[in-house]
Amino acid sequence: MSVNWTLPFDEKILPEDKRNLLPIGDYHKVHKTSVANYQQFWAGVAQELEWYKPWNRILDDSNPPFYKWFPGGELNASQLCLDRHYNTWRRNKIAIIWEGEPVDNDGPRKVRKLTYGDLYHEVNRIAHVLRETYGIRKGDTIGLYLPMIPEFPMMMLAAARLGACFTVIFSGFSADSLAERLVDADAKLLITADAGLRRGNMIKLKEIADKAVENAPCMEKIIVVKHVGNDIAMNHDRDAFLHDITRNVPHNVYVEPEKVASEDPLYILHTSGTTGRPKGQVHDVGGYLTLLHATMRWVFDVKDNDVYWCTADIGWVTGHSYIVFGPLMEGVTSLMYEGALDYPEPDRWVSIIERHRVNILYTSPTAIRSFMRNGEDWVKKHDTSTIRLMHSVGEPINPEAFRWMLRHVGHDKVPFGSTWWMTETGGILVSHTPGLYMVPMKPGTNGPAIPGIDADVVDDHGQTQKPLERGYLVIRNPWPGMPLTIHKDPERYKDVYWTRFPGSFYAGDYAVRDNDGYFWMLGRADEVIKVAGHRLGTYELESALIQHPAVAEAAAVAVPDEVKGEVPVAFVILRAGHTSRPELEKELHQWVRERVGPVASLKQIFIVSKLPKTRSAKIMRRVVHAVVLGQPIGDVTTLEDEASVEEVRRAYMELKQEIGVQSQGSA
Ligand code: 6R9
Repeated sequence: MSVNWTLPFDEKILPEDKRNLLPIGDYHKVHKTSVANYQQFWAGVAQELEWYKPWNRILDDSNPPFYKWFPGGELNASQLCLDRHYNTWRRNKIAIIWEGEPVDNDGPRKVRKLTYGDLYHEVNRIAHVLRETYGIRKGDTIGLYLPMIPEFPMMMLAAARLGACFTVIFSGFSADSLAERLVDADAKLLITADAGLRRGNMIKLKEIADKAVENAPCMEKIIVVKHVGNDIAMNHDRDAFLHDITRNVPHNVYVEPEKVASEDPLYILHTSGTTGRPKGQVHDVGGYLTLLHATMRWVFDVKDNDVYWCTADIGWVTGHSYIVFGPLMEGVTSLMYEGALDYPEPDRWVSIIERHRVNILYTSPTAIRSFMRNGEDWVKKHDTSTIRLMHSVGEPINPEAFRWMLRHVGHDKVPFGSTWWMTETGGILVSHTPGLYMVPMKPGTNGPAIPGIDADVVDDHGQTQKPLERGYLVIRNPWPGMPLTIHKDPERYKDVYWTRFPGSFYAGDYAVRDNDGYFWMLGRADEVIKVAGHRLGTYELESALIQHPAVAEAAAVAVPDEVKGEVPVAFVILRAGHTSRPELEKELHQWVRERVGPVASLKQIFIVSKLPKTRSAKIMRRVVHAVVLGQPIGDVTTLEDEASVEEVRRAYMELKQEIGVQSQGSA
């Protein structure tokens, strides 16, 4: 996606509370010092965690890019998130306020409140069963395919307690996508639920899991959380309900946290790209938790009396870091909502803010744009005066959405930022840090890099780009929270991130820096699509399409969408003997949803007879993308048949007129 709005480089806004205010020039000085000694700097942060054994080196950089943070150190994520609070007054503090999706906004609401003590006991009981009944140990991997219920974080913490690795698959993915990820991660146990709820619909997770397991021979057992209570098939040799297997486990059972090495894997989370299978990003324990600890304080400024709400789904990295490990490690009261923010009425989310007196809100541009579209009258029905800080994440935020949110929810006075990071980075790297220093806000900027992070915008040759010139975002120093590798594919890890600009991490984003040194991320430089902030690879869409017997070739690209930022469309060439007809298009839509999951709904399928290709017959997705964006198609010397470009354009324009798809140029 490329940003197609004007960037207000010079517009400065200050929050009402100016306690931590620092002129930007002074921020850069402080930042420079932190980066010059980044290893010592991060070691200072890591020291604030509790370690069983201190590290003997801050960073092992002997085999780049396979960096290891705090080698020799030992700790446990579950201990840091639970035991550390359990042994203090926080035992009786609420850790999670969970609200279920309602059927009726005015009807009784399902709310569960779990204290740190409750969470500690539940996680110990689950860890006990996982170890004693299922034999889960360090070295094993557990798959998690769950709706947004409190058992989700419990399972992650139970796995971490045993030193086992887990891999989460978003509940909007299909059986095929689930199977592919489980096999890649070598998971032997799958934890799922009977079903999840979304906009009043039931997503039958156990049914999908049953199908997935047929294609995942590594999978031995399934544990099912009973959530909705729908009828499900149970294979008694393989499946068991969580409430059955934990029934006789004493309330106060204690499972000693496994002392894991700092550089042991905590989880694998897959991200999609344009080629090849999803990449399993492997995150460590010590570095990852260090970055989360820092960012929870600097970016979210969490205090003991706050109610913090991150509206993401735990199925994506934002939920891993900023619903589970970050907030729990800091002992925060964190809100977790099961359903859609605008269901059953558009004011669902503001009603949650009001009723639970939310202080800190972390949400997405897509959510904000849909709030905006519904109008501020829905917001005015509720008291949002408790909000004292907000951030967004997942995609660039347009200045209009920023201003709307700041006005109507932030009452034009709270700090509000757009935190840039990715699955690979583990946590936030470029953002305002109001908990540490506040520099002026600008509508839509990501702000400067956080302390300890040397981010840069470079040209094609890796040279620092001039201010206000577009370039590529790179991170120049290793940072805690970086991936250990891509699971089972270290070469690919090197190739994708560390080869283009040797010595630096290539993020794959376009960016500019303004004269104040603020970053403005402009969207992906590759063809990764971000639908409502969710990362979707063209690879998955295209490979699903070409599995259909009528499809010969397919190219998926993103088109701009007013609410979701961008949405995928596909251009398809049919096999000989097949002709374009409405039923076939419908079937292809359904086919993709079934193979990739509801997360991958194509907005449109265009049947064409040619696609732009290179002379070596590779589809030039870049050209297709430029055509639908109405941009110049750039260098086409390798293009085999120019008529194909016209054909794509014609197919797109015809439909655009018919249904009014937007096509925009870019800034
Ligand atoms: C956390 C997350 C990563 C990609 C990233 C970039 C985009 C994320 C952004 C942003 C502009 C922000 N992105 N946050 N772009 N401003 N505040 O989203 O991880 O799903 O891996 O996506 O998202 O393009 O490269 P992930």
